[in-house]
Amino acid sequence: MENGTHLRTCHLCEAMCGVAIEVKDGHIESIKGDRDDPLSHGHICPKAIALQDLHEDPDRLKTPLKRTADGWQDIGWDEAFNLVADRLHQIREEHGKNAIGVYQGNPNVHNHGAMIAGLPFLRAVGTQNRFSATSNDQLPHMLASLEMFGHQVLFPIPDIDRTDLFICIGANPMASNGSLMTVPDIRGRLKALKGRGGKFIVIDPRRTETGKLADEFHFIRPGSDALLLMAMVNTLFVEGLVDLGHADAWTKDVDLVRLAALPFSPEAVSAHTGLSPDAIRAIARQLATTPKAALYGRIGTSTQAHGGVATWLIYVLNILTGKLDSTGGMMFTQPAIDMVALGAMSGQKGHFARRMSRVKGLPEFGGEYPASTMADEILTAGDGQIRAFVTIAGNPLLSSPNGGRLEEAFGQLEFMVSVDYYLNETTRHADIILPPTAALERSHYDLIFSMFAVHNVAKFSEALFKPGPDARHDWQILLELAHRLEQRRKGGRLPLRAELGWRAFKQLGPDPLLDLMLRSGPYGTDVGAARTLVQPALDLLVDILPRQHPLRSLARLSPLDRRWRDLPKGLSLSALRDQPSGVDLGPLRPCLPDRLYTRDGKINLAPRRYLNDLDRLHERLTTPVADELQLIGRRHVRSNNSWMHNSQRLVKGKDRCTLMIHPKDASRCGLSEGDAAEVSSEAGRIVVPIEITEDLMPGVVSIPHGWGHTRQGTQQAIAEAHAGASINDIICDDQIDPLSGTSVLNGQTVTVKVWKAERSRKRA
Ligand SMILES: Nc1nc2c(c(=O)[nH]1)N[C@H]1C(S)=C(S)[C@@H](COP(=O)(O)OP(=O)(O)OC[C@H]3O[C@@H](n4cnc5c(=O)[nH]c(N)nc54)[C@H](O)[C@@H]3O)O[C@H]1N2
Ligand SMILES: Nc1nc2c(c(=O)[nH]1)N[C@H]1C(S)=C(S)[C@@H](COP(=O)(O)OP(=O)(O)OC[C@H]3O[C@@H](n4cnc5c(=O)[nH]c(N)nc54)[C@H](O)[C@@H]3O)O[C@H]1N2
Ligand code: SF4
Ligand SMILES: [Mo]
Repeated sequence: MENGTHLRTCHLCEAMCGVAIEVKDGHIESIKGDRDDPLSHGHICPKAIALQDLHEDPDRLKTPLKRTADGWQDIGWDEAFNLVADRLHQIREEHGKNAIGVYQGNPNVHNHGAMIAGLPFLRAVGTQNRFSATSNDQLPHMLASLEMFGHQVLFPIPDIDRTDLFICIGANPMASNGSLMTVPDIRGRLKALKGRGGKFIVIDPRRTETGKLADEFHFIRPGSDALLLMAMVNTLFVEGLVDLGHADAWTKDVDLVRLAALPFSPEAVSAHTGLSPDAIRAIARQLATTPKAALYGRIGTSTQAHGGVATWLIYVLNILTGKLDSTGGMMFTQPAIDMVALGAMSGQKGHFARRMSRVKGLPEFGGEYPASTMADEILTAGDGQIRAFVTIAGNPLLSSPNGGRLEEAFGQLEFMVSVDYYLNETTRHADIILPPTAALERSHYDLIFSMFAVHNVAKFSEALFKPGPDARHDWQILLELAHRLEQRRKGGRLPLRAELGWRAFKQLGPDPLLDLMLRSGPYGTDVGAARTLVQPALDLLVDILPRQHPLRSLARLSPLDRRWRDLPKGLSLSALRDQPSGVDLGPLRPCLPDRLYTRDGKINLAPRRYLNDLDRLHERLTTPVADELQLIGRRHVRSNNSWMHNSQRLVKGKDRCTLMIHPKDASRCGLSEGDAAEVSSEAGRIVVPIEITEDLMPGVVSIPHGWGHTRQGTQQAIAEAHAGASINDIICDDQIDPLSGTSVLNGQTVTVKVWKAERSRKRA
């Protein structure tokens, strides 16, 4: 590739940092922060250098692999595509569409090509047995947004640069760099908050890296957040602190929330949460009386037994105290490509519980069933049993509950295909692996995380390296498979118009469509020119795109829309190409009630589903606090879910996959420094070194997820040398939040004892 400095967005986590990559003679010389990036201002984290390690990783797959009796064999793309299409089609013919399961992993949302091509692929497969990382992650946020604001991805984001009080519950942005809050350089922003006299409170079962920076830190018992939040709501009403501000005019059912909160006084919840009644009242009062304040929660409040209700209550509290849609509070973004508006126009605001999963009767969300029930659907015989499986950029064997059972399930599939560039714990079960291009070989636009950024920005990055002639992007793989599956469904030939549509789509790729989305979006420019190029292709695409594909709505969007009248104009792909560091679109702006998508145009403060789930919360209150150890997860800034442990520079240093345990619990379990612990549950048992620390609340232990590179037949040399153990081998898959279908990844009980090497060797 050309020598020089290439400006780009780092796609590894949600923070969207601008990076400047220095290239000489086709080799990366350095990766630094881009000071001119309007969002990150030069910040990067230690993972940025891994962009190089990933690119140069000798273990990264580059050609399709086929499983044979003699091991993996390289095959050509055409052969691979035909094999996959033939097998999937055959299984579909024999057993029906639902015999194919699909799991889409997290990296898809960092990849605009995969996002755009994902829907036609899913439609071509046609299965209802879809799963993704969503139900191990942000599902409760999506459900709350859907039920309250009428759109599943209309998330309120902390206006962190202007707030005077930031309350962070169940998130550790110092390690994660923020989530549903795209916020590069959280440390700098928190420092600035303190600098302007603001305050910052953290509530977590572990005194985290974020907790250590806070002005005020409170331990909370895992899974009890909904109780704490209810008691805060209760306090607001009892003390006359409810004031919705301008949201009053379009919020309904405030009185229902007041009634619902009655039984949950601070005194009633204190023992169960671990916070004193005074502390609970003080937090509620501060939130109410600080004009610019934001209450924010994430993984710790969503992936737990009451994740649905807790996430709802976080939004409720922001609304009751007038913080929603107000400067320095929780605000909505206005991204350059407005997936919210596009989705709404194509009737894709989201849906929930339209149908239930076959085996356990769990609700779908947005067409996906809970990941926790994947193994059930593969292992349980009967009509609709999954017999073939597709994973796309996912490693559910490590990332979803009960890895052992998933292993058994994947092992008995008739056929499996993985779109992935690593031979890892999940993909080693595949019959065919289809490896896409590396990230630096493709262009980048953050379709998803631009929607969650604390400041409106837009940025497009060109591919840095040219892919080899025999490489395929994710979007090419997905479209090719979709096309061939459609051909087989129609007996080999498609009508000419559809055939032309597929060809057009495959030839165009995602970037001209980005251009059209930018031009017709809120900051767009004259759409005409882009349309003359793309419109004929788009017309053809209408035949092949799913009825609800957002691209179908493009023709109806216009930058001149009433809601967007006051926004600056002029964006297009070429305008973004001219500003490779990105374009600043300004701070978050109040936008209610225009941005609400509920039928009556009101915020639904007390959706019935949540009220119905309160009996369960009340039950928790009347059950004595358990004495068993509760397990929670954690993240580290040098790791990223399960797939970045093959970078020596990231994994070096002391072991990070440890059991953190409080000294009192350690001695209760007979553990001392230097021991390894055997941690077990009904799902299984793992062995991990221990780290005794007062940072944990007594009664709580913590293990990070994404480790456990111990399974035979993977090909990630560095990760295997730093294997760790998988927490999800001891997370039970029958524990879900029944309201939302989200996995309970935090707060399950476990047994901990000293691991005796000798004893286990004998057993083995
Ligand atoms: N116990 C516990 N479990 C958890 C969590 C937790 O907090 N605790 N967190 C959950 C959360 S929030 C998430 S998002 C999930 C993540 O879970 P997943 O999305 O299932 O898994 P990842 O570890 O992100 O694995 C990503 C896979 O994609 C591949 N990959 C990376 N980049 C690309 C690409 O560009 N194209 C393709 N085709 N493949 C690519 C990698 O090789 C890897 O196989 O884990 C969840 N699991
Ligand atoms: N370095 C790094 N960055 C990442 C990732 C990564 O793996 N590594 N993953 C990315 C992804 S996919 C996501 S979704 C985001 C997640 O972003 P965050 O939500 O910030 O992720 P965590 O660091 O897991 O923070 C969750 C916090 O919840 C706490 N917690 C656990 N149980 C409870 C509970 O019951 N109540 C309360 N109040 N707190 C609890 C944990 O102790 C932890 O501090 O991070 C993203 N960024
Ligand atoms: S915080 Fe790190 S991993 Fe995340 S975008 Fe920035 S540099 Fe990349
Ligand atoms: Mo996630």
